[in-house]
Amino acid sequence: MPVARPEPQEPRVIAHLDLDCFYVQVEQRRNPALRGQPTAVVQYNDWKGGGLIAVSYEARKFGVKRSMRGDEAKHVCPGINLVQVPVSRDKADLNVYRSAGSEVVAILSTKGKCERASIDEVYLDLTDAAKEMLSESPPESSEFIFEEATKSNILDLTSDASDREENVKAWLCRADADYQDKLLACGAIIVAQLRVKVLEETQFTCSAGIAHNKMLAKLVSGMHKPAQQTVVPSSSVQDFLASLPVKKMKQLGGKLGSSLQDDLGVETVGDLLGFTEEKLQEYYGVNTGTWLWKTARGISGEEVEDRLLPKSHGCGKTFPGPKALKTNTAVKSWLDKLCEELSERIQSDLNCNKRVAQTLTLHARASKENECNSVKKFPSKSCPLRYGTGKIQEDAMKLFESGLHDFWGYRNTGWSITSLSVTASKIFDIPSGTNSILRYIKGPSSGASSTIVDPSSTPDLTPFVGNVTQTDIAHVHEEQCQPSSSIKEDCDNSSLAKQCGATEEKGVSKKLSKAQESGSILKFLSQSQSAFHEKRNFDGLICSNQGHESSSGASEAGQHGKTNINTAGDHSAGNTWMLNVEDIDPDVVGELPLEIQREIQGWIRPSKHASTKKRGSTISSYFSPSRR
Ligand code: DCP
Ligand code: CA
Ligand code: CA
Repeated sequence: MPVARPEPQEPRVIAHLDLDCFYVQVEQRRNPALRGQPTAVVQYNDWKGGGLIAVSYEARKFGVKRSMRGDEAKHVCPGINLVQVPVSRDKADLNVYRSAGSEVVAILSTKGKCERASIDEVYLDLTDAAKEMLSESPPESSEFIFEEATKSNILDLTSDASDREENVKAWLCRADADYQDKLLACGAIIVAQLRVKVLEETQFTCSAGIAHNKMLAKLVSGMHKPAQQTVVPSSSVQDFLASLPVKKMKQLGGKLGSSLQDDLGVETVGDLLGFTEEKLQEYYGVNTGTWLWKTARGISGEEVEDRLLPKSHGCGKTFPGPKALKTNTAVKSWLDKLCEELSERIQSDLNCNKRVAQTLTLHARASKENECNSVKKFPSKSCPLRYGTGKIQEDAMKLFESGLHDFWGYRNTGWSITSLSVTASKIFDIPSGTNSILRYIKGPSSGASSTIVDPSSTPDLTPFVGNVTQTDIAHVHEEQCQPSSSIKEDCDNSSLAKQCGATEEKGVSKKLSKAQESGSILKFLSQSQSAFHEKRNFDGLICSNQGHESSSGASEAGQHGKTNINTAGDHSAGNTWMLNVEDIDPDVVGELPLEIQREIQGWIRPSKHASTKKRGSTISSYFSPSRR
């Protein structure tokens, strides 16, 4: 259930950016002949031409939709280009898309606090950058306004007027605007500049929403697509929400939204204004009631998190129709593949970003024999995550068996599994400068597995059962494309990737400079469309900014702790490191060598002796950046 957070006193400028038909753009960059063409990316599958997962705007004009199969898309748009998602281990391999997303994050994060929200979405807090622009070069006293910014959609302004750009320019430069809207105007200019930069450096277009909070920014970022941005002035919030169907809000898409409609007759967010806060609390409890009351007024205190890396890693696959899995052996074979990929990804996250995942969760969808039309709920199951492919595979299978038992009892047949996924979550940062822990949490390939204390335990399923919400699996679908993205896995190749980037960009730099001069994305797209038809071999080039990501990942350590523990006993900023101790799962600690376990246990439940340990001989001395 959503909870209202206290809203900051100071006005903020928040942007939400979402890449347009993302996977298609990635494929178009690999094969420029696809630019401007009706194109869709399909999941590898021999059933009715595979499932579409991304559709270009040219194909959308023909009525092609993501829900279609390849054969259906060809029927409505015979000229469509269908590109297969790369495949590895018999399932979609999304690394190329994750990497491409990371390139964009690296650019966007230069302007303010940046939260990677999904494989192709980012929130930015641009308050400081906007304030700086307002004090140093306010739009009202600038002769030149960045052209792309004048193409913004401003909710207050009519969008079809012939002098629209002039009107937008006048809005951006209003001397009589209130402080909040002046900041928003600066935010709109900054976002326009960032979007042009993203296009120049990655060849990707994106759309954006700019508002005073995350909720409003997200609501409007997809309003004008592709390659456009939308601004929500304070004065237009009420009108905008008045007509917004409740189901369009992310948190109201499910049961809560249905209850609002059925029980209170609320159809639009604006309809909520007819209820007092007390009344809403009476129906939905104190927290959700207050959240609804505030939402109706466009108030949201949710902060942009400082996080360039994903919150979790997920791997999954669906088994539609005749492909459903009906035996333990078939399930095990697939779980092994999924766990192998998951293990690689968390290992890479550990190596590149010094992040440790603590919880392994298994989600599945299942149906029962003779009830083919009803997809029953297979309970999600979690346990402490043990590093090493074999252990993850073993635990995942136990989680499956436990879930199957709840779902189906002890019988061996009569069920079929239509989707499986494994997720590694509750990830915490190991502070930068730490090396020791990496020696202990290694996969079997490192040859270090013998140093891991084998807890010789089967995972204790009980405390974790059912603690994962269904929203976590919202994106699991055929061959799983859970846009809980990850960084480029191969973090050792950053210099190689940069070389790739240089080579790749050379060919388009002339065309891109046009965009820079004009500052307009649409102009660039229409003028230089043909440039992308030049035959260049982009295949196999994965260009990313991994270097940036891995270093920022490491330096991120401790920046977003809730309860922070400073093991070195030094609270001065800069030299201290902090850890979300309450987030550390004690069972995961069981994986570590005994002396380290004892010390970590000391942080979790501080013992009398913990502070008497000699500095330099304990894990905290490794964790301390200065190793003093
Ligand atoms: N994706 C997926 N399966 C889904 C949803 C999305 O595999 N059910 C992948 C493919 C998309 C990418 O994630 O390209 C981003 O998803 P979006 O919902 O942002 O959709 P697009 O970027 O494709 O289109 P839009 O321009 O509407 O944002
Ligand atoms: Ca998108
Ligand atoms: Ca998206």
